Amino acid sequence: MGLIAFLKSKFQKKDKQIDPSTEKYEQGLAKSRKNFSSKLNNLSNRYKSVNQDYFDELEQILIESDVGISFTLQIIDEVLEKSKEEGITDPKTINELLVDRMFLGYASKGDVVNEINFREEGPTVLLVVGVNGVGKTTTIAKLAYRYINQGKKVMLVAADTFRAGAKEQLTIWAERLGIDIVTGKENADPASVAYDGVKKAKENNIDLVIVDTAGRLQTKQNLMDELSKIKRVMSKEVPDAPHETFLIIDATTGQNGVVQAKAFAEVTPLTGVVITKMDGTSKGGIILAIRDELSVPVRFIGLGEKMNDLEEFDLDKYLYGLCISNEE
Ligand SMILES: Nc1nc2c(ncn2[C@@H]2O[C@H](COP(=O)(O)OP(=O)(O)O)[C@@H](O)[C@H]2O)c(=O)[nH]1
Ligand SMILES: [Mg+2]
Repeated sequence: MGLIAFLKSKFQKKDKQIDPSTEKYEQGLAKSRKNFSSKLNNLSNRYKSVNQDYFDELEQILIESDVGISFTLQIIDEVLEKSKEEGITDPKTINELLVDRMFLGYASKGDVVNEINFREEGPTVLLVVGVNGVGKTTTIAKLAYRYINQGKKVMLVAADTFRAGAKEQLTIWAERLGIDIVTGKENADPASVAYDGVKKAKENNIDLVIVDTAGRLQTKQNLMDELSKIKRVMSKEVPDAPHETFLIIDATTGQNGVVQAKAFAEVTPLTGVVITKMDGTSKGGIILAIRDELSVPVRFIGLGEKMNDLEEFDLDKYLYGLCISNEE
């Protein structure tokens, strides 16, 4: 069974009952699906059998959906080769091969556990980085909400002391969530706030500390110095902190997001990426581009502005939402 048939049998139940998470993916990826899957269908309806023009158009569709040039060229090559090898000329079958290759392109980079891996003893520290406006603070609130619901004791740390209002914004979320927050004065040293935060977390038997940082990327050296200082002081209180470093990327920024991701990866080791605003873009292919360029797994995706609009990344649900419309 090909991947498309498999995904359909997995998610399209006879009684039309789909689970809420799959439904979120479907809704959140509606714009991307319209851009990608509709174009793909339209293309295969216009050709009786594939030729060079077909592959050129296919390439264009992939690039427009933001999977990145190098990933596009790679999978087009693979599909072309396989189609020659097996003498496949039917456009629909070619499209199926393409989706197979998209899956493999992501999956072949290794197994992924998305959920945060909690330490046996003491707090687990999650550092959140990314440029301004990408959705860092919102994502922190969503992650806190997720783990509170899983019975964890969560605390927030506002180490973004740079941007006016950043502390207040996070404090509002902490109040809404009914959890503790550690803040510092405006323009205080972010590292000292981070230090106070993990210290307090240790004293209060917190399971998860989420540290919000300022998203300054004016010079790499600057950011590198700031982040390494934050890490150094935190690990004095909690061994090996931070245990996770998530980079937040705004899907609507397209290839610019990929450039940001590369820049951050050079500055600090990342354990995961969270792609936000998937609901607001038609270029959902960015997930494949990020994975292709960085090998860092996409752990969660943001599909809206509400607290529960965060889903664990699931490759099957993603490809289903991106490639296969429910009306088909
Ligand atoms: N539609 C949508 N909006 C989001 C999502 N995540 C964040 N936002 C919005 O993006 C804006 C910036 O978010 P914020 O958390 O303040 O970004 P920060 O500067 O990186 O901390 C806010 O208006 C959020 O509501 C998402 O997944 N979907
Ligand atoms: Mg913020």
